[in-house]
Amino acid sequence: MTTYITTPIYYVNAMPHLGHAYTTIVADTYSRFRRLCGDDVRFQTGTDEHGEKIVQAAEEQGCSPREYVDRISAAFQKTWPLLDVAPDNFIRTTNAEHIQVVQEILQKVHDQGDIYFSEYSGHYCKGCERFLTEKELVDGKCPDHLTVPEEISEQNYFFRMSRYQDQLIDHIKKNPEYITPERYRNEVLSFLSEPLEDLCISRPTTRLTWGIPLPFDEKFVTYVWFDALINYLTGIGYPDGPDFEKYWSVAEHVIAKDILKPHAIYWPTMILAMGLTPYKRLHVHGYWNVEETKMSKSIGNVIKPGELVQEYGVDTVRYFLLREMSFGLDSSFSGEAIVTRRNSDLANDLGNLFSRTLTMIGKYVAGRVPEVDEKVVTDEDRTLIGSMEGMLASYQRSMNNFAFHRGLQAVWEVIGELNRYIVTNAPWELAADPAKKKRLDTVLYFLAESLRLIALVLRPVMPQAAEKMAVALGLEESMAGATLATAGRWGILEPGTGVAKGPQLFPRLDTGKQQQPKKKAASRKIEQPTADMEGLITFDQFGKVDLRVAEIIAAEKIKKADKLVKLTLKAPEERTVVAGIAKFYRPEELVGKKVIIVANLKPVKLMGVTSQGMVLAAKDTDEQGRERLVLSTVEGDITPGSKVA
Ligand code: ME8
Repeated sequence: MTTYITTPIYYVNAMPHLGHAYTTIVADTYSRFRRLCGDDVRFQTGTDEHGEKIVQAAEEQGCSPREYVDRISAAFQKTWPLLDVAPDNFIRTTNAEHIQVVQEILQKVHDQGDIYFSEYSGHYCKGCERFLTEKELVDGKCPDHLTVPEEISEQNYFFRMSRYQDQLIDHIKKNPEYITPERYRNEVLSFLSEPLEDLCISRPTTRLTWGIPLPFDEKFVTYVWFDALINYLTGIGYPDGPDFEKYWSVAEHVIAKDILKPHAIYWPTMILAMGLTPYKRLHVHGYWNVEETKMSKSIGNVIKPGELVQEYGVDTVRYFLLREMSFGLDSSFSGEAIVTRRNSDLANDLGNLFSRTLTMIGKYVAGRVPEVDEKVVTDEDRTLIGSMEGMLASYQRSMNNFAFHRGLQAVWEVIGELNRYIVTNAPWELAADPAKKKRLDTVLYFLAESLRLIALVLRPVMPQAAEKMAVALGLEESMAGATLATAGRWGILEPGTGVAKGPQLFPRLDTGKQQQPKKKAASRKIEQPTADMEGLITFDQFGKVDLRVAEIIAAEKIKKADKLVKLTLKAPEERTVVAGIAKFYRPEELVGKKVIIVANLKPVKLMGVTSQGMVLAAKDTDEQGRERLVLSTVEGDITPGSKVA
């Protein structure tokens, strides 16, 4: 099969940040996953370099647009290798080939009567670089930029988008997977239930010269979206390159919800006007916030991908982003959240399983993969094979549907099962009794073979850790060309394969402010898995967390933060706590509830409110992938302020 996956081409008016990193890691992971399925894959990203925003940013930096776009585009190109993102093509809209093709397309669409000249007056938002409709304004302002749009009246060229409206509705209805997750498909269909206005696709050169000149009227340049969307075609050699033939019909685009309309409405109607087949799928994800607050330059909370990698390592960053965000929903980034995932999922669950298994193989069976003796295979072993096969199936289904969090959840379920398998089979006890040698060999084979499969499925997500695992399992060469078809089944690991001493995949990170990898403490004895497993805390450590019952005496939503509620609590003194629960509870439902809080957290300021503690709650997702949250409350007659232990 063939796969063509793209990211948006990013505006060069800002340096790469967490949001760009997420989309691009998603596309990279998908491209690696499809390669693992044996596909011929093309993965494209790039930069969007024309338009008013860019001119403005260049002016602010005191340089020419040309110098400016070269500099920022280079910054994007340098960022991707840091994240182990390996596109096959990086496209820039200032490339001569791109410009030429955009002009050819404009001419064709113009000649067939789909572009016309007309007078237009309306509300022009500079931030959006487009005219906003009356309906889109909130209190007379652009809802995204919170600025009053300029009233502009001018002559321009228009693309007859309305002509293709019915065809587009029909296509979306007939192809349920055209736009996913479903909520975005519904949003688009609802938008299309009203008549579409034609799209203004030019800007007069009196206002803007940094754009692609219209081939049929040099007094105008092309509207940046009509130029930018075409990158998905020029990047594969449209109209007559061999890659265009090969990849266009399977094109899949990944974007965030902010640019749904250009991708789900402008772009498919442009494609229809060009006489091409629509792209295959559009995958729309939510927004990353930072500690429940919108990421923005003015707040100063923009997360830089390079710094993240330096602090946590590339595999941890990729894993965290893919595991933490339910694709389609918004998510919140914080240093604590990434350290928690690193320490619990990566260091404890996967890292321990891996190093314990390899250490045991080294110690008990001379560092060679042992042989299974069918006579000692138990029901538990057979269940384990079933779980591994179940994981492989659910992983593939989820990855194909862009439910990366679910795919990883399936992998971590078997990791948990394998850790329990070690405890129930206690290889250290089997090793102590020569009569149990065959059982010991069988248990160690099951562990090693399971780890081989885990390394295989983690390749798209954490290329470096997966490689380290494969090398340590003696699989280096056979893994290179492995696909899920050739290697994604039980029983491939050859007995006798030499296994390395277990490398430490993910050293634990300090939970303090400095998230530097911590030196490994005294070496652990694997024979006592329950007493000294990393990740366990002592009573003393637990005692430092001051958990208390608190009664909610007032609750109000925090303006401009759609997730946050300001709670006034009695515990027993009065205190304020900001909680990210606005989507799950109405303020009036909260009053009177007795919740559990962490009372001795350092105060933090969130959206201007000082929060003195944290309310405990449980979170998951339902079958449709919608987030759910339930507060931990206490029942019965208990005084606010009582200690929870
Ligand atoms: O819109 N969370 O470029 P852009 C998640 N040039 N993803 C985010 C994000 C966040 N907080 N912020 C940005 C443009 N993104 C156009 C695209 S395509 C033909 C032209 C990601 O630099 C996400 O992928 O504003 C979003 O759609 C994209 O960056 C917007 O990038």
